Amino acid sequence: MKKIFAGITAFLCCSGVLAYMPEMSEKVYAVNYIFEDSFEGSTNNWNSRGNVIISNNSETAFSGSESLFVEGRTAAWNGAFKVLNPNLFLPGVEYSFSAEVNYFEGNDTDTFCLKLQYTDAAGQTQYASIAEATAKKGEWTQLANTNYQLPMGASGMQIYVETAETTNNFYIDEVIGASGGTVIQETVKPVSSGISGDVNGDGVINIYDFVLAKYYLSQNTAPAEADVDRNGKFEVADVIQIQKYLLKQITAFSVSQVETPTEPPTETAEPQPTEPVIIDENDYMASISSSITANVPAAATTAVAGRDYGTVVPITYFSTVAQKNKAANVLLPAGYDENESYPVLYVNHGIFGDQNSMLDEGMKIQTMAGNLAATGEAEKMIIVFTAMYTSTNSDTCSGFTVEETQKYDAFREDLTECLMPYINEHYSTKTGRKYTGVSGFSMGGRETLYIGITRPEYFGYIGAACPAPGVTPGADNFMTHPGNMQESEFKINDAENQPYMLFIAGGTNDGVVGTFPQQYHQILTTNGQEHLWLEVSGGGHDGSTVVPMYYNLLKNIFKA
Ligand code: FER
Repeated sequence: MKKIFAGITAFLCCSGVLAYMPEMSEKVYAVNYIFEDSFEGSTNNWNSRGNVIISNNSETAFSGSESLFVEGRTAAWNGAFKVLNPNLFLPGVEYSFSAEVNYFEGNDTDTFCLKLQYTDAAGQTQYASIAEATAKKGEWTQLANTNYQLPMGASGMQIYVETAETTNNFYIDEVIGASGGTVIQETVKPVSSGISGDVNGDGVINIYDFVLAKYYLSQNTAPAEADVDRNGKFEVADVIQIQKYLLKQITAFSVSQVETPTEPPTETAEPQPTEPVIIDENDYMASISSSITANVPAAATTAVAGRDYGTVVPITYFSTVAQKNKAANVLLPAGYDENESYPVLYVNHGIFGDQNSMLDEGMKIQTMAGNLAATGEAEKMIIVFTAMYTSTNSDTCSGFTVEETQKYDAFREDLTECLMPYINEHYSTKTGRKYTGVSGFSMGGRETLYIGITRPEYFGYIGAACPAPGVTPGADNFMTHPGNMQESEFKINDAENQPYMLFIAGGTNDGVVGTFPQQYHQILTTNGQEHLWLEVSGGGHDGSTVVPMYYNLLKNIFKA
């Protein structure tokens, strides 16, 4: 996932919660409003209610230089509305709403209403009052309710402005939706609080922060307060911690260990290439099983000065599945030579990630591949870092839904029909399942298992670190997964195309996918499917489990 905040300058403690100040050069987020519509050069997704015309207007404004003008009203209910984002506004939860209104014709006063239209649990359309006020002609008047509870069971919610009786033209400005209790005054401008977990910056950590954090996951951006584990990235693990905090399962956020700086790399003479190791393909997994280890030697993960770690080439290829160009990164090994040919390992990222995520330093894949190839412990290979999300109508995952996971599942066809042919055409590859591996982390581990199990004729090597749920039916805090296949189908039925390696690693301390990796291991065992299982004691949903998986995979892959 994109890095969104870089540095931490100071830690301080407040009311038992770790807080910190982002570097002032970083973007400062003003976030304690869920939305703020100022109608400056935009109608901010407001729409006509009835047969009226709405437009930006600079004749009058409450703030800035423009407001939203509503004209051509023929009934009191005519006005303007905005749909509430259902990811951010939850039925049964209290919110603060405010809108400024003004008008210049008719009587000296007029009654304005801020209302909610919604569909109730029985499917009936309902209209509820949020706030009402009597406005004086020519004076901006606020319609506000600091504690409006959205009705239980409501869906299709929209807020709208109308008058009680008249059909005067009117102006709307500065419409704000915020957490329940927020007092919205012109002079009070939102600021970030600096409190870890206070995603909306209102000074407290509550349900609004959890909802907003979940929403930010899909937006590739978030305020620094959302990165509760302070590892410099906002990711699923942060949302889980916020949830646990609210459920009182934890009383403070655990901050990820800051990596101790490694010794500056020392120059060493490159080892001489050794004879290639060949492993009996009929007994591959049994032969290597005793060497599978969670203890990764520092020599594998530490960069050596002067050593060539290969070249990352960003590419785009046309996906006939997504009907557009998609991106990937191709890591060519040190000394890549067109006159030689190389096996190919595909690497899939976690949810909301992209082709850059697994090149992240914490994953150590490039470093380990370079070190292990230099010492002769691993084959030289091309590693392709994929961007899995494959959809004709969107470019980024919008959340935890069955529909969105299907767009990741669609990567199976994109990979085998579009990306692999592109790679084989443009690079000097060895092709066929003996020379092709698929691997990944979390969501990428799930897709790896799905792809590897259902397309064994393409991939002889399959490696999944912390695989996410969903290949088989299951449910967690995020969603219910119908399953790509039933548990009884989770095996490779093709006797001719049994994998050389089918390898799963799971951490005992993975707060995101929990025991799902282990469950996959158990289902494979029940189904009599040969595989390798590595449980990383204390391993989390990050490099601590990913590094051991890739260390073992890289060392053992492509040796049949
Ligand atoms: C889920 C739990 C975790 C899920 C996906 C994940 C789509 C992925 C996590 C990650 O990639 O880090 O239920 O469903």
